[in-house]
Amino acid sequence: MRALLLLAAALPLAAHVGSPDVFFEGNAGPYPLFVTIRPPLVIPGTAEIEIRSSAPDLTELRLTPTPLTGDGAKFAPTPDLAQRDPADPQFFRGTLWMMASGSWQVRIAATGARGAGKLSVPVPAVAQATKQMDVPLGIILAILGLILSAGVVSIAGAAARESQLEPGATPAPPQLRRARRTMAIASAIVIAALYLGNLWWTAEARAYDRYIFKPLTATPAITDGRLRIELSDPGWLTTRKIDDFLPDHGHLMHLYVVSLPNLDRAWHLHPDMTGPGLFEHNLPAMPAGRYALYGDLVHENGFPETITSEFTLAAALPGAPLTGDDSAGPTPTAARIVFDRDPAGYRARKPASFRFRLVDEHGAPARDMELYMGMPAHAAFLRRDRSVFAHVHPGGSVPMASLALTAEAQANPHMLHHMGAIPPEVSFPYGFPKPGPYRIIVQMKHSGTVEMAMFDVEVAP
Ligand SMILES: [Cu+2]
Repeated sequence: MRALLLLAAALPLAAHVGSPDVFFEGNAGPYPLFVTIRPPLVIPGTAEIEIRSSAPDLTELRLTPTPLTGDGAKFAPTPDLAQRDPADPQFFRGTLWMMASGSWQVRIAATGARGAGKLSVPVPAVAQATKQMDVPLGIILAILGLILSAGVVSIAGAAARESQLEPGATPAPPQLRRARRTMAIASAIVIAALYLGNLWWTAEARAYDRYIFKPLTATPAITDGRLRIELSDPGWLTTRKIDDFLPDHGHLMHLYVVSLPNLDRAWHLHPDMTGPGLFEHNLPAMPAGRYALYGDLVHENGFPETITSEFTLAAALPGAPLTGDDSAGPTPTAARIVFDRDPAGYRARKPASFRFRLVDEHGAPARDMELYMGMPAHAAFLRRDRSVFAHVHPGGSVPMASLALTAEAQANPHMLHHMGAIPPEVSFPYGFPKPGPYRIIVQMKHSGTVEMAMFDVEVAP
């Protein structure tokens, strides 16, 4: 198999793809919380935070944003009190200002009948868009601006023409001439002011454009069955690197390769970084066809991002056997993953718990569960048109490498490790960003085998 390949189509969207909200399930001391953080679209802007407590004796939640790493993490501003919903006492809401782009954490302090507890949730905050002005507002402002400009010119003309006349006197030709001259000068000044104002505004908008998040660009190439992914920075801020990645369960990149157009085959692979911004991997056996790539990375400051691309195989790859933590599916084994769907269905922007369980060939709960890369399960939520991709674990959508940097995890590293028996049933906290058809790819491991199953969900508006 000689050089086959390539098509790089990077979609400019945030960490995860098209799914900026953060979903997290964890304990603040004795209180289990389901946390949803909707970061602002523009920076500075406000993040919306919704927290559901499954403990009825939680009385107060205080929220503080701090950077995830560095000195800023040590100096927290005064916490904000989250508002308790009067109709639903276990539901709390808050908003927090995010003043700069970067890797943040929302620190949650809980107080209740059983004492106090703390939890931190990492949040990548980036400018995702420039807000466009409403058309009606634009029209109204343009009309008002024209009236204002015309007013300046006519006031200047009236002053030149009539300010030195007796009341009731008619202006003579010299005054009329002076008025015309003054109005011409005033018009020139107004036009110059509008022109310079527009230049200034455009310069500001361009500066902000540089500030809008652009993911790293990934260019794949395949030679003799070996995939090479080269990262490059399309220009976003000045501080981003392409070789400062943190390992997440021993892997710098978690790569999903999904067959197109039907998303009916998937591979979960772990390329090695062989040079700055260069990842390589021997591909397993794969049929000819087109494939989408989603590679999850976490920068040194805990900022996660997902690179996206595509490649095409002109002929089937004989491929290398799967090794290590690599896996493929769906798997045709006797054990299977069951999706316990919410009978009420799923709605866009509504956080939910997605429940799955592994059953043996008799339909009984599997009793030979193992952790797969430190987790009882892994899931990828993919919109059929590929505009959304989110890699989620039972703890939520936050990568472990980011979570390990939070204040609580730094103080108590054991909290990140799974304790006790691994349950054959799991639940993923997630919320679809928009309605439409989605596919969920779920993986669970038992007796050395990684099972993979796929489920379709139609998400209502
Ligand atoms: Cu995973």
